[in-house]
Amino acid sequence: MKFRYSANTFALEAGETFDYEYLSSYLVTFYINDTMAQTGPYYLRIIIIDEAEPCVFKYTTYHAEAYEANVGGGAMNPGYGVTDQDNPDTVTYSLLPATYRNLFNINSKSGEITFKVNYDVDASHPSNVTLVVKCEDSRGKTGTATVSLYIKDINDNIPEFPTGLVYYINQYTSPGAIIGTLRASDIDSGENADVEYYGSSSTGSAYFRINTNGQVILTTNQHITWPFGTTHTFTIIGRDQGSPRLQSTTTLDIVYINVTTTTASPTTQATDSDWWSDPGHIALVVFACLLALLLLAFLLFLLYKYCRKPGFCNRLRDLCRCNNCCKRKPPQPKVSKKPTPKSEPFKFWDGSK
Ligand SMILES: [Ca+2]
Ligand SMILES: [Ca+2]
Ligand SMILES: [Ca+2]
Ligand SMILES: [Ca+2]
Repeated sequence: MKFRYSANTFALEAGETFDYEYLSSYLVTFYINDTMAQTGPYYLRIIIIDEAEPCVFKYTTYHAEAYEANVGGGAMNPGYGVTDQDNPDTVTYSLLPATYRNLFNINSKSGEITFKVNYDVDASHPSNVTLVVKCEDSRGKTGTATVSLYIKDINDNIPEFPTGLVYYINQYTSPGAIIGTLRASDIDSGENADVEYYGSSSTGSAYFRINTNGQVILTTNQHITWPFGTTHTFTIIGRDQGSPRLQSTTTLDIVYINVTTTTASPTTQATDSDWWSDPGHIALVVFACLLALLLLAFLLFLLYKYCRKPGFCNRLRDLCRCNNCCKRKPPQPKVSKKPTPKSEPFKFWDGSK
């Protein structure tokens, strides 16, 4: 039962509610009784007054994406799914104050969000924006939801080269040497700014190669008989990976110059630090040390085995004795020979005596 009646009180039953949208009026029939008779029926019509209910977003947060575009572009409709118990009721949409709110418009009827400016994520505008959308019904009741926008990059910028590209080689430049690396700037992002390079020259293509990563390589220096100052001009193309791919063109001069000093370039000199910085060299030294240690251990092992053999001490004594034999004998006193006295000449006759 929706109602209850007792002690001259007519009331809504506990737990029951009136809902204009469900049923806007009730007709109650009742009778009056005493101990003798009953009168009636009497009728009570109850009119339910409509109360305004707010518009309600289906979700509290929505996500939408669009590519950067000019004013009026970037249409994003998250599909709000707004409901309103007032039936019928009308709903309009608007944007509440928020950071970057001034960059966007919203269609008051559909809720579609578009760009209020020439939206450019390359130069000045953010890719991620959060807006707050308000719905409002015909009687001023409102609801709100958050909308996260992601503005995607489009490939709308060509790669740009610096001006005056000149590289130099000389008579000592080795084949395979990287003589320069091309770099073009592209203010797009991702693959829209991923630039590959191509190049050709009617005179230089036989000697130089342009890699797609921008490296300029001398492929051979054989049969080069150019006079110093010879210049090979390449036509260089920088092409991004966007869709469609955008490109720009420039020229690169490669000049053959004379280097008067014959000193090898630092890149070809092997310094001590270079030698020790080579892991192969370090491994070689470690291996040699280990080999020497093993050899020393083996010799000590042989000596130990030899000493353990019976008779070693006797052989050692013999060896010592032998050493005594080999000692230098003490110097013998020299026997000095007396000079043999000369015999006096025999005088047959001496008149002085
Ligand atoms: Ca309403
Ligand atoms: Ca209502
Ligand atoms: Ca762009
Ligand atoms: Ca680009």
